[in-house]
Amino acid sequence: MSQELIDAITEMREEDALAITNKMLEEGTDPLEVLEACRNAMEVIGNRFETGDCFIPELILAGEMLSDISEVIKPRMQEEASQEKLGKVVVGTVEGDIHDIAKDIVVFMLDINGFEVTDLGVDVPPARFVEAVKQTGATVVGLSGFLTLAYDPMKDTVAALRENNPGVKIMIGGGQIDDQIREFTKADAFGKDAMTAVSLAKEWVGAK
Ligand code: B12
Repeated sequence: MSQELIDAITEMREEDALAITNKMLEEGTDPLEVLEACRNAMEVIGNRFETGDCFIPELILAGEMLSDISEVIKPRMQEEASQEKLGKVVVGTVEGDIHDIAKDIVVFMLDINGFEVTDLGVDVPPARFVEAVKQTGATVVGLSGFLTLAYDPMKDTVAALRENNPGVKIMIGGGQIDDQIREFTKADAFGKDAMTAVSLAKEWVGAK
């Protein structure tokens, strides 16, 4: 079934993709498994884009399909939501980058796992993160970025936070981000997916 969903997304069959998602959920598939299939499909599309086998309109359509699927999945996950508030987190996609689907999934997973999340949206300059941490009293910040061009703004944001909000813990994630990028940006940790964002935040607020 996961492969059917991957095929529907990569073949740009928008309606089929939604129908298969609904069917998978009705049959009791773990919503995280559906998300994993989406991630695989996005990888295929991203690679095609890189090799010139698909173009911006396909990237946009793939993004829209993923947003629609996320909307279907969210209520299913909400059912398992935690009521207790564990801490405050500020999340945003860094300056120069407008990829927000993955960031939205991170925000959603933190929210349903008990965090009060301030979502700053996309293309967020460092000063905006600094201000939001001051305003909310958040102790954890999550920076998302998909472009290679996002690494410098990420580094600048970490530096601005270190200078103005000492003690705040910073995690980064998105696309190709790995430990080398974490080292470059001087963030405290990187996370490969939304569940890692949740476990890092829990660890940092002492909830694990
Ligand atoms: C969809 C898409 C778009 C959509 C975005 C729609 C949206 N609203 O987000 C649109 C069409 C707008 C787009 C635009 C562009 N894109 Co684009 N895009 C993609 C694509 C295909 C999928 C991204 C995605 O949403 N994946 C699905 C998510 C759910 O998967 P995931 O990464 O596993 O998600 C998890 C992690 O990322 C993690 N995570 C994310 N954030 C955080 C934060 C923290 C703190 C933590 C812990 C974890 C975490 O948790 C997520 C959930 O589990 C990727 C290819 C790819 N494989 O990533 C290219 C890709 C990222 N895009 C690319 C490019 C080049 C562009 C453009 C520059 C194209 C252009 N010429 O205009 C523009 C950039 C505009 C800008 N200024 O940002 C390149 C980047 C190359 C590079 N190295 O810089 C990629 C890699 C494609 C490629 N292979 O060439 N894109």
